[in-house]
Formats: sequence, C-alpha cells, structure tokens
Amino acid sequence: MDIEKIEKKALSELEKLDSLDEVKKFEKKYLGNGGKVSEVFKSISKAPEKKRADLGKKANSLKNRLGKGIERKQKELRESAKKEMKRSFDVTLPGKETGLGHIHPLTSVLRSLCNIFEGMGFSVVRGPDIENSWYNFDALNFPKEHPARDMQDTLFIKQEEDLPSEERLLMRTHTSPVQIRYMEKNQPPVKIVVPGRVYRNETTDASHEINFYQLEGLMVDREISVANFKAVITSLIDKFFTGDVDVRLRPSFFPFTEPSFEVDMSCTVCNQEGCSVCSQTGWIEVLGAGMVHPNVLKNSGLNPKNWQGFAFGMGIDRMAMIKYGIEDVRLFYSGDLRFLNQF
Ligand code: FA5
Repeated sequence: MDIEKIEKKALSELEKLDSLDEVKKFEKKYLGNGGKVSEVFKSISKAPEKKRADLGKKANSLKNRLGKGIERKQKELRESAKKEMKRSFDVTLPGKETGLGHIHPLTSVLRSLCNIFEGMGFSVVRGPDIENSWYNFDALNFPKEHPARDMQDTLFIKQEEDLPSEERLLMRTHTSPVQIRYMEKNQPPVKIVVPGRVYRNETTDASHEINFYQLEGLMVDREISVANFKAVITSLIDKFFTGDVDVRLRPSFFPFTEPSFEVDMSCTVCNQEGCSVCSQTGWIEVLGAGMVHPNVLKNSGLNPKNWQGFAFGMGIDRMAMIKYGIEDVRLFYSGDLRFLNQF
C-alpha cells in the first residue's frame, strides 16, 4: 500500500471541502472505524517483517497529519462563517419592535371588581359555563312555562338522549346557578362573588351581546336586609369609578328574588343627554338584584326561617362601558386592535 499516495490524495480532497458537514464525513471516511487509515494499519501485519517498523511509523504520521489537517480545515471554515455573518448583519439598522400583548379591558374590569369585593370580605368562586336546566332555571324558582327557557332565549346543547327537562344541558344564561351550587355545599354565612361568561340567544345592539360577562354576588346570614345590599353597592361604586356616576334603584321582578330591583347608572357615553347605549333614557341598566327567594334557599338545603340574604347579577360589559365611555358593547369582542390597544 502506498501510504504517501493515500496522504496526498486525502489532503487534496480535504482542501476542496467547504462545509463542516463535509469535513465530518471526510473524518469518518479516513479516521473512522474501518476507515482508510485503519485499513493501512491492518495491512502492516501482512508486510514482510523488516518493513513493518517503517510502515508503522508512516501509518502513524499519516494519522497525525490527517487529524491536524481536519482541525485546521474546521477552524478555517468556522472563521469564514463568522466573517460572513458580520457582512450580512447591519448592526446599525433600527430593530423591529415586537408587539407586547396586554390584558383585555373586560378582564381587567372583572379583576378590579373582584379585588374590591375581596377587600369587603367576599370570596371569589366559579361555576361551569355548561349548566343543566335544574341549576339554571328550576332551582332558581323559574316556573316551567317561563319564557326565558324558550329556545329563542336560551342556547341548548344538542343531546342524543331524551332527558327529563331538569337534566337538559344548556349554555348558562346567567351566573345565578352558582348561588345554588355554592349553598348546597357551604353553610352560611355566605359572602361570595362569581365572575363568569354567560350566553343568550338574542339580537345584538349597542348594549346587548349574545355572550357577555356577569358578576354574581350572594350574601346570606341570619339578618341581612336591603340596607346591606345598598351599602355594599354604594361602596363598590365609590371605589370603582373615578368620576361622578349617579345611581338609581328601580323595582323589578326575578323569580329567584323577592322583592327584586334593578340598578341603573348614569350614561357616561352621552352625559345623560340620550344615545343608543342608554336607549335615549340617560340611564344604563347595570345589575339585577333582590332578597333571595325562600324557595331558592329551600332548593339549596337551607331553612328560610333561619337564613336570609341578598343576591345580585352585575353586567361587567356595562360597567366597563360606563367606566370608559364605550359606545358599543360589541367592540369588546370585535378583536379590533385599534380599539383594544387603547387600554
Ligand atoms: C340576570 O341575569 C339575573 N340573574 C340577575 C340577578 C342575580 C337578579 C341575582 C337578582 C339576583 P338580567 O338578565 O337583568 O338578570 O342581567 C343582569 C345584567 O346583565 C343586566 O343588568 C345587564 O347589565 C347585563 N346584561 C343583560 N343582558 C345583556 C346583554 N345581552 N349584553 C350585555 N349585558 C347584558
């Protein structure tokens, strides 16, 4: 075997390589197990005895020279890659700004309302978005024929089986079912707020969406009255709104409260001059409320002779609209960054 010839051929091959991957392959071909150099070593044993020492020296020097040649080539290729990088990067060019995400205005309103209630001793609890008719309607004292149960108002889930009406699944139309779920498992005194998304099958306009957010409130103890409700809501309004917002209470009706009322706040979009958000009235309805109906306490396993309380359901979107003077609730869900980036 002509070792010098092998070396000459190998070094000229190495010289032509122009990537680190190729150098790796070259190294395997010559210096790897079963490679050309190991063939040279194997051939020594077959040579005449007096030539073996000389061949051994030559084979070792071939191995060393190829090893050094490979190292030199790798260094050379790495340096030229670095030079190329420097040439193709202009470090003086201005950088591209990556847009930072931020909290959605509804999330931030919801969080700050929860914080205020927590400061007043309320706990924050949650319930499922998919409910059954028992928790959403029956347990809340809705009569069987109440129009809210209609397919036109409620989004029912398609189900294979023919289930009893209380077990029919639906997208919750309000956060009130969590009142029952909580009282079933927890004895009074109860002092909770429940943030969450609710769903309704209705026509949208400037102040109505088909899904929106509510914050349910429930306080049950031995002696709770409307005065406690008014104190809690007045304190919330003072803490949440920075500017002046007027509030009024109107008598209303909900099957799960008696007496019931609604709370309106002055329209900040038009300064009470009349606009599409307040339906030209100057007032925006923000929450429904009342004293918990005795049947609701019974359905939750509590004796209405021992316990009483107030409950309310606040429209988070409407609170956000009043706080920021937003003229259309649908903007919150539009995904329009020109709108969202203002917050
Ligand atoms: C209810 O949902 C009752 N569960 C509230 C309640 C709870 C009453 C506990 C008594 C005791 P109502 O449908 O009025 O009530 O909705 C409550 C609030 O949600 C409204 O005052 C309004 O602020 C908001 N809201 C109602 N419908 C929409 C809608 N389509 N889009 C945006 N906000 C809405």
